[in-house]
Amino acid sequence: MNSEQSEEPAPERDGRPIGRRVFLGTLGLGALGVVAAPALQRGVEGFLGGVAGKDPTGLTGLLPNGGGFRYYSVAASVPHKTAVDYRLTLDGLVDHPRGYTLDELRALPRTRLVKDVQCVTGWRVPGTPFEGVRLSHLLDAAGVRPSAKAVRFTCFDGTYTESLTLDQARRPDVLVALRMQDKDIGHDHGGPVRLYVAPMYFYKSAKWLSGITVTDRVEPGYWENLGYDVDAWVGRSNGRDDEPTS
Ligand SMILES: Nc1nc2c(c(=O)[nH]1)N[C@H]1C(S)=C(S)[C@@H](COP(=O)(O)O)O[C@H]1N2
Ligand SMILES: [Mo]
Repeated sequence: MNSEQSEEPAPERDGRPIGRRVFLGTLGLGALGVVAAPALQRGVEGFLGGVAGKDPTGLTGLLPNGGGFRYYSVAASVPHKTAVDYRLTLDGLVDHPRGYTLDELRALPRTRLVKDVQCVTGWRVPGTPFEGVRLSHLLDAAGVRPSAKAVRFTCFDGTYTESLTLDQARRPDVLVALRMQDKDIGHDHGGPVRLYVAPMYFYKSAKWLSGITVTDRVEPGYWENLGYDVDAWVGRSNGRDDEPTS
């Protein structure tokens, strides 16, 4: 799957009409759902997840229990992590780098937000609750150094990456999410811990989050290296005009 994905020609970052950029990028993401479906059928939510993943029309999103979500993974298989073996590390330009267990994260103050989710390929899921620890809380606890400008996210799928500027990362609607749809986040949705960036397209919300590194510059993430916008505000990026989500 990864090799098929990387054969997709990477759109030029500069000097191209946005229409072409988004078209190519959307093809990449659309094809991805199809390729990822067989692996995901093994998951707990596998049946509808698999069907939805094969449906480029989005109509299965209207089925009950499908919830409107497609399951995406750029990795062929992702290890399952539980409270026993899950770790989140926070390091980089901070005074107090540390690791968190799932129980340690669960003990921190929680924020619950209910907003629409919008994927850059077009599907939208209304009013989805996410609950977790504000990223700003973890950053403050770590003591971000003055030279810091950005945050880089890594995932235990071994492949996906994301990034935010420090200002974006400190927004109150950016969470290290532990719950989604008022349930602990299941494996297929990126559990036990995923990022949730409410005001941006859903590709910013990295699943299977395992690392937060404070850096001195934004390093474009997985899809951003394939032409998607780094500043992925819903409705004012990627050539789209969706209603904002936050
Ligand atoms: N680790 C990881 N995170 C990821 C992705 C991915 O492939 N791998 N896909 C992104 C995209 S494009 C979307 S739309 C959402 C999909 O989340 P879902 O699978 O819970 O619907 O996850 C985002 N985060
Ligand atoms: Mo997406």
